[in-house]
Amino acid sequence: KNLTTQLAQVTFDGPLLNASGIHCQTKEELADLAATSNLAGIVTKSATLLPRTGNESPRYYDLAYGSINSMGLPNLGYPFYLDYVQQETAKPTILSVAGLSAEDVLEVLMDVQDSDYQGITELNLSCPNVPGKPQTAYDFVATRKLLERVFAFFTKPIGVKLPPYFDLVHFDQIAAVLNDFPITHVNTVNSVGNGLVVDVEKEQVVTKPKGGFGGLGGAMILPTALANVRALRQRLNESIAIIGTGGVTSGADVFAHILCGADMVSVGTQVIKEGLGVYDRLTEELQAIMAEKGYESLSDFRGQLREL
Ligand code: RRO
Repeated sequence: KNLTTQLAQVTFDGPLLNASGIHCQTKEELADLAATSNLAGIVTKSATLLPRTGNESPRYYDLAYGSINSMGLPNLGYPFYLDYVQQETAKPTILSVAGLSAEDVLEVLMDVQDSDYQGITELNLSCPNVPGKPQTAYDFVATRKLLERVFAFFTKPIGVKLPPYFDLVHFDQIAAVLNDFPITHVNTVNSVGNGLVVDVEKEQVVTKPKGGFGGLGGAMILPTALANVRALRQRLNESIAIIGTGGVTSGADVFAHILCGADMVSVGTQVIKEGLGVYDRLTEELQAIMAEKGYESLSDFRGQLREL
């Protein structure tokens, strides 16, 4: 079967990516990703202007039905990741960038623009875990203003990472903003922000930052992720590709994301639970489903979800 897929004129050998933040913060972790079979591309940890240690631990907690995290954007600072993506040759890269302010984001993106990096950049508009900093993409006016400032100078391929939306009007509103800009892709969804997990025996929360509030990921968010992929595919310009992220634990989940319209699919929580071998398993399972259904390529079923 042919699993190749395209994003921003870049050809990937398969549909699978790591979710940003998952095993992609350090040089060693990135080297592991470069050596991981059936991982078609490498997404870096969202990088900020200055290095950050992130929030206090415990800041990640594994659950039977997913995970909760409040990492707080720990990263080595953008020069490290910008240097890394210019060195990496094993597979295509997506350089994830975040900021604590619009000014920070613009400063980082100006350096990306001026660098020799010709690959894809992704602007994270949806980190839920920095105390006092709202998720930008929940503010449609602020998102439009920021993108206007970005595209005043940025000419390289760039997409955006979105938070989950839960109202059909919000899908209309974010799509109306994004359709006015030459973005390459949207990556949907970031974690479901500010959930709260309660340990009943201890009568306490499970993560330390923000009183236990944190971003939810894993199996419990699959329907939300699929809804966001589907709703955005129905609203965005054809030129905007979609990376589906959220809730993938099986090849069937990868298939479902693509059926909803995803061009690529990324895996987060399940990598933490299972290790980097997950990409081989998901690929085998996806191949088996495609064989059973008689599909030869991802485009045979991409976006073809049927309604009743
Ligand atoms: O580092 C984090 O706390 C984090 C980020 Br930047 C993000 O975009 N999504 C998430 O779940 N955690």
